[in-house]
Amino acid sequence: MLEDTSFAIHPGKKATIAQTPYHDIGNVKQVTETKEGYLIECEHGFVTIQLYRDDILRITMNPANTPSCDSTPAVYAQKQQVNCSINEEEEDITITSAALKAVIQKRPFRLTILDSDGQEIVSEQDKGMGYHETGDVICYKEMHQHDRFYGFGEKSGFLDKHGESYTMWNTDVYAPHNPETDPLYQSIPYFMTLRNGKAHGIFFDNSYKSTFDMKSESDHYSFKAEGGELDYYVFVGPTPKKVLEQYTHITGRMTIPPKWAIGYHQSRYSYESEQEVREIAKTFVDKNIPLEVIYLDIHYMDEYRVFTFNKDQFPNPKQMISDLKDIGIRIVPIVDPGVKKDPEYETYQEGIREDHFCKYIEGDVYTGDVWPGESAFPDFTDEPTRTWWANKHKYYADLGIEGIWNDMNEPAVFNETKTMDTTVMHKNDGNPATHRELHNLYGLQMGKATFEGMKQHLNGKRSFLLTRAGFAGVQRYASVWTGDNRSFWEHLQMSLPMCMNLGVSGVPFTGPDVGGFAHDSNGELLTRWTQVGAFTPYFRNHSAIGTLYQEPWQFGEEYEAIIKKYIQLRYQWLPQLYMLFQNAHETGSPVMRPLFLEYPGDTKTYNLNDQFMIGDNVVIAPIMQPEVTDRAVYLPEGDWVDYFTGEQYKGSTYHLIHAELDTLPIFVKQGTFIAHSPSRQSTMVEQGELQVHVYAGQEGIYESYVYEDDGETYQYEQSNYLKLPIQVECSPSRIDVSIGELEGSFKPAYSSISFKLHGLEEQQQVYVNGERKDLHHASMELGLF
Ligand code: MIG
Repeated sequence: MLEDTSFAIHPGKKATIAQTPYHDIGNVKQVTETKEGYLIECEHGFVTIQLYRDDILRITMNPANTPSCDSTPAVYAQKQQVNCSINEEEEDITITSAALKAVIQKRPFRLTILDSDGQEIVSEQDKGMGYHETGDVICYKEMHQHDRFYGFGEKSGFLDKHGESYTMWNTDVYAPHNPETDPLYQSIPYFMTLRNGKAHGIFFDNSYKSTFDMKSESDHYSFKAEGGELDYYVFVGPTPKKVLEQYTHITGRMTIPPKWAIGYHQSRYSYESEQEVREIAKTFVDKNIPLEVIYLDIHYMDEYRVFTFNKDQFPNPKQMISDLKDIGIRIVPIVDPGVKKDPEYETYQEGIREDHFCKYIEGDVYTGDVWPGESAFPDFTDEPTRTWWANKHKYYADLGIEGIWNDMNEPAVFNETKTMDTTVMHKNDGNPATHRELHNLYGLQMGKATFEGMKQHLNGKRSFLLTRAGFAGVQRYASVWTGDNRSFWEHLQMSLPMCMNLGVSGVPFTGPDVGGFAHDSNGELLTRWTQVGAFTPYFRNHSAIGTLYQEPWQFGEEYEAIIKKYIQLRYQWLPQLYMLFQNAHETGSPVMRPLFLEYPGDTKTYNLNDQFMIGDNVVIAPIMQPEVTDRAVYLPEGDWVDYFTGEQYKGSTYHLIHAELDTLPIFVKQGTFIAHSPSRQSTMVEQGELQVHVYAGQEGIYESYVYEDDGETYQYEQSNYLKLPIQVECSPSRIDVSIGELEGSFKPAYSSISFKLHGLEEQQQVYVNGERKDLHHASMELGLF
């Protein structure tokens, strides 16, 4: 407690920072070519170098032995066969592929990587790879003054992380998140560097507690971990999107979510009874506010026992779930990892009998205090336990549930360290290791078990998983919400760079608790936050026990009307957002993007924290302060148009934009298009006509596509989807819309697409597939089949 007072900075407490000396791996002694790559023996360590793909280099260093090159479960891709050559000279060794050149100076070992243009992307000089006596492994790289750093997963603070230092150790933080709150729930030991408009990335595949330091020295940054091998991948870029493609090639991409998962979700800790849930649902329907999901937080369970319902409060969950589905609403229950220690509880009995719980090396089951009281924790690092847990989800699937919410899976434990004892020994698929080593993987592995279990029980239907904790690769299984924020304007502001950096870290499906979790929300805050939420990939209003209720209607009619308008707007934009999710699945590019991702040459975008892009052609510039109705908006290169008013704006400059409470500033780039459909109560109501809105411009070519599939099964993997490429070419005299060849076999309910042209100039003529159309201010139907 004293640590929370001024006592923490008592003058007598000045720390003597005992610098444990850095040991360098030293000079190269010998190089051998192995099946896997090149093994380089140094005076104080061993290094394996692999060309994982021609644009991805993997470096693994072990101070004591030949590197095992074992990967964490974050790694999804196998090493490819790459054409490369090695050339050894007196001073250095050069390894060359089509996309990169790695030059290893021999005395001492120093690595420089050059891209295919011969430009240096990573380099080492006075320090390189080494270790500390404590067992740490560390790598230093040269840092340039203007280097920008992005990614690092879920971090508070601004977009650009130059001058910061971050630790990876999954942690439950309820105390108000502020710019120095670190670590949080997720660990993604990965970042991207932007230097002179070009990007490259590094993924440090090590699950121990790790630290990335871009602050302690002005000309070096470093990454280190408490143990294990120094195993990292370098992605050569050269664009930020290409780096993401390379990183997600290694750690995997999200599957396309069920459409309902990207609609509007309503939550509360907790809706405590069936009656309350039914009332909430009915209110949404009566008020015509679209709604897809109601969450059940911990109160639905029988004394917080997972895989149970409280019979008094929820007498007939199956009936309730099916009645709600009839009105377009799904139920997503929370599932925590802690299993109540109770010899009369089936899940606990099974876990003990079948040996699924985490144990100390001596054989005692580890227990810790969480909601149910003393609880045991499944050992998700081990396949039989993951399978057991996966099978247990039949309970939920049989009730008609299609989505699960994983919380407390850092794992969070109510004790001083906030988590499990680091000496607990996990089985780890036959390779036992301590919790100290595997802590950061617990949430990921729980997610894997849950996602795969639900997938199996849903017989071909897509499931949805929301998780709080995770590691690199979490995008393969889950969407991530950013944990316990508060109903503070500052937390609305902070959520933008946090979600943008998660997107840059390979996790496209993210969002904060809209309205704020802890503290009391209010009408204005909820309104502004819902406007942003309508465009964040994950869109859920959630609030904590003891705070004011914050459903859309709680603060009066004026706010309710605007909130409703923006939830409906979300549904109008669903075809566009869905296409972007499919794009994330295909390329790794996030749905919600920092502007530098699209404009890496524009320094004005490098630390732009209060705006974001949806895809490559829409800028969202929300108001995030009370009683403010004007703000500066930066529009990058090109010409832009205000989505609501049609007013045109020049790019590469700032504009002062006026936005009353009912207005979210949205700008669409001229010469591009977006896809819409009419709003609807839920995605269970059939989608109406698909509208393509083309924004006329004066110059340039834009290519994108419309994407559709059934929105709920995996049949898209068997070509049962529809992809319609569309190109828009603009000049002062004409707009050419070219519809490419339809790909895939999916037949949507509609048979035509309507095209609407915006901002056409008097002298511009419209051509569709080369044919002149009379389209002034009008729309056109395009037959599909
Ligand atoms: O802190 O299940 O972040 O969303 O409502 C308590 C109760 C545990 C933390 C989650 C929050 C959830 C709450 N949980």
